[in-house]
Amino acid sequence: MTGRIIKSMSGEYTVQTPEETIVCKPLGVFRHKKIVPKVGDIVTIENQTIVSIEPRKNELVRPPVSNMDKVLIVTSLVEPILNLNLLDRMISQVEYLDIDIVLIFSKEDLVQKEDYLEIKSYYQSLGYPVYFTPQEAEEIKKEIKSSICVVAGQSGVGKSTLINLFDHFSLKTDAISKALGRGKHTTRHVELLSVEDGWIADTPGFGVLDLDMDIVSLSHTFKEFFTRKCRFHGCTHINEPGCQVKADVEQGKIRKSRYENYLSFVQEIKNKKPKY
Ligand SMILES: Nc1nc2c(ncn2[C@@H]2O[C@H](COP(=O)(O)OP(=O)(O)O)[C@@H](O)[C@H]2O)c(=O)[nH]1
Ligand SMILES: [Mg+2]
Ligand SMILES: [Zn+2]
Repeated sequence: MTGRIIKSMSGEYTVQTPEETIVCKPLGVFRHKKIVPKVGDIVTIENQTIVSIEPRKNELVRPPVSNMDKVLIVTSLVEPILNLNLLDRMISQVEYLDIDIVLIFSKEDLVQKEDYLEIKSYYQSLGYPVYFTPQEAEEIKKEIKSSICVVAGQSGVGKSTLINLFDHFSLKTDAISKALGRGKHTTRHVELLSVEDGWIADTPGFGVLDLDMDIVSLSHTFKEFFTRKCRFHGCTHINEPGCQVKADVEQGKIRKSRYENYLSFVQEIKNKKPKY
């Protein structure tokens, strides 16, 4: 029988088959080969045992989720303070994995929306669907239809709150700790929840991962850079002459924060390189 892992907790995996939901353990051989089943995996089960895992179309290490169609990146406009550097970092990480992105700016009810419309339209101009919550929660529900989605974002931005809006799962949310400017971790396990014939997973952390890519790959994850015609093929938009990206930043056609965040990621990747 085949099914999808929809939940993992303490080494046990809940598998959803067309007929039923069964809690399974993996064959010992997986552990010996250091293969850990992930939520999202399509698996074959026999007698409540996972005997094989189908190749994954994509996967995250932390949180351990596979076969995603979309990552919903949640950024709060306030509490915790709007962090476009973290947003651009997550976008680059997900672009690098070649997974579709939906952007959500939360806590719109606590700010003057007009102050943030420019940011919204800039990211829309890159081709990303962008929503403000709680106002546009119904639109997001449509994004989940028939797909497997993961909600990512800094602690306290409102990921669990958002998922609760959809189907009243009563995931634990936490009153934000004002002193720290962030919520506490309350999401302990990974689980796909059923919404609109699709699936959505809350995640505990995500967001402060290393950028595990080279500089050319990084530059390709910035959609508005990729389409610019620089003088040199393979331009990394740092010091090269005839760089159209730099020219367009100066003319305000590329958002300055995007370019500055790019440069900070370049620096981070350079600092990580082993020195001989
Ligand atoms: N005003 C307002 N508060 C929100 C919103 N989303 C979340 N919160 C609050 O922010 C805090 C953290 O939310 P939570 O969903 O636990 O964040 P998570 O850590 O990303 O899962 C809670 O006190 C929520 O009630 C929102 O859109 N507007
Ligand atoms: Mg949460
Ligand atoms: Zn360039």
